[in-house]
Amino acid sequence: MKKILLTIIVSIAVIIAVNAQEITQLGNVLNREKISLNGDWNYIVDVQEEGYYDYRMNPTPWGFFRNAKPQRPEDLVEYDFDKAATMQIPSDWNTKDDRLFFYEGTVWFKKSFQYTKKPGKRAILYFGAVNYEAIAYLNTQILGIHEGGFTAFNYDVTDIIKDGENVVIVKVDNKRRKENVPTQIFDWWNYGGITRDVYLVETDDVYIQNYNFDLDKTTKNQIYFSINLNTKSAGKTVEISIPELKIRQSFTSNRNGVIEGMLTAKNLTLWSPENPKLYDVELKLGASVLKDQIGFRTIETQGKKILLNGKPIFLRGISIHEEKTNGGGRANSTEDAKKLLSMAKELGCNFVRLAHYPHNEYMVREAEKQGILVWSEIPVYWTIDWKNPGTLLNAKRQLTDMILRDQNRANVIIWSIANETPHGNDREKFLAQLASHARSLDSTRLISMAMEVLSAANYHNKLQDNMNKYVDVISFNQYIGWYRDVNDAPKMTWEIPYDKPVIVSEFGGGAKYGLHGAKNQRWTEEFQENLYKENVAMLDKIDGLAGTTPWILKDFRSPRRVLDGVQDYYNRKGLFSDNGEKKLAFYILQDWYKKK
Ligand code: GCB
Repeated sequence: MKKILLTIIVSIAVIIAVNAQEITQLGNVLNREKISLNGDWNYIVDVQEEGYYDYRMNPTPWGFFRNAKPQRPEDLVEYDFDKAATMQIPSDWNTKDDRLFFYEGTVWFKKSFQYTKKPGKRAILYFGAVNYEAIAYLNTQILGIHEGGFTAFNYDVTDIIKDGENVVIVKVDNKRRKENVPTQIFDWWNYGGITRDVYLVETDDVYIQNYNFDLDKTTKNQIYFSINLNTKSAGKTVEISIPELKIRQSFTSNRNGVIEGMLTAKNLTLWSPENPKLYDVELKLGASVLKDQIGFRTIETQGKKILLNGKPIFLRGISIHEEKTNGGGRANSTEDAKKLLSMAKELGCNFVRLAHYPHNEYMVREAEKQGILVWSEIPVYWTIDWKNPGTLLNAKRQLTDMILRDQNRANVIIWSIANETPHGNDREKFLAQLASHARSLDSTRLISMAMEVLSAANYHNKLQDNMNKYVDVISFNQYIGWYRDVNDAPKMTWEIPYDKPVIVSEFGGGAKYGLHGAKNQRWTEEFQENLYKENVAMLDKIDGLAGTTPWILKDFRSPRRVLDGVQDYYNRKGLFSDNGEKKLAFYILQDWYKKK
């Protein structure tokens, strides 16, 4: 009875405590004062969630979050983090432990660290991303439950962190579920784990939570900004300086802890792919200075054109998954980004579609430095559980977090809200809400989604999607020559009956690197080469074509791709093999892009 009572009390405490310290995602974490908690973490694979549920499937107060140790010789504790193996974090467990290659389930991670509390400072525990569900604890206290494998989340742990040893424990669960975003099926590897950086960020008591700077589209020299403090503190002064533009001005927060205003820049060099100019920007609040590098540009549409800095641009793009080469698993570093982006640059790209979920911040920042424009996307992919309000909330949150992290990146020009979703009222209601949510958070960028055309009547493809009115750019995926209409590309005509720019967000076909044969022989490089030849010729006839992001830069792992000897759990539509070798189709696209 005593134990039952205790269970109830602890469960209630657990429920009350959940999310108590969760705060809105901090902007610009990479440039904040922080301690890295990357490195070795102990981990325990917990197939039946023994560390979370008791044998009646109720959450147990004696779970692994307690990091228990036997106190007396007779004590029974059936786990020991300190004896468990370690894994380098950030990483995915699938490529770090052979036993976990196909594993989808729960793994517990634990990290101990020393800390000295600093008077007047706040401590914020930040996770760049954990796939898919994370339940985080500090010193046995639950911090919250986070869903979604590709967005950041953080907790103010000032009142929980202590002097001396601290213990972070995270229960990570990557089981696929119908109601999740993405849902149960998707064509990429479900890499599990703490896949991005973990930091302990130190801030003043009142600090800059996030901010954004936007260049006025008409004047192109007025910069509107807004800065959010973490509290509703009025009368706080933030000094903004952009030394190269000779800007140094102070502004005061209103009673919502928000500072809004406008700066006038003389002789501003606009950010562009040809000249990806970034300015050092400093935001000073009290003794703390938050630095960033920000580029200024405008992006808009005019009829069927996309205008960057007021001039039409053709987006020579490529789709990319967040995966290292050579079977290396999830990418998450500047080096990884450099490698993938150098392959895209060799193709002649000025644009990348970071599919199908928000990629890590290094990727976006490196692309920005290199002058590569970005399409950023949330994993609202295929058969989402459209009627489920929790699913909508989850998708909205992922959208919010994607935008909050990258709202100051000049290279990000498109927020994509979905990929290849089946038409119907529920889907449209759901996506309309996402589109208006994205617009309410960021009215300066373009909104799009990857639509589909699945068949042609008399070789005539007409795009029809009720979502057309919600997006700025009409994008669609088409697989003529691969999933449909092999050899028919030359006969195909296209009609996109909307006065908006068009991006073909996917096309392509598979080839195994080094497999040669006739051009009608599936899986050969020649087949893929011919498919690209016919597709680019066909695309040239699309009215209003403003860009393409063929599928895909390199072969990537997918559990759906089981054909032995050819796929071997890789989607082979890459223009490069997984090892970075170029297939013949690479040269077709490269040539086409030279002419664009
Ligand atoms: C698609 C999906 C993409 C797949 C690709 C394929 O339409 O958007 O995620 O990987 O097709 O290879 O079938």
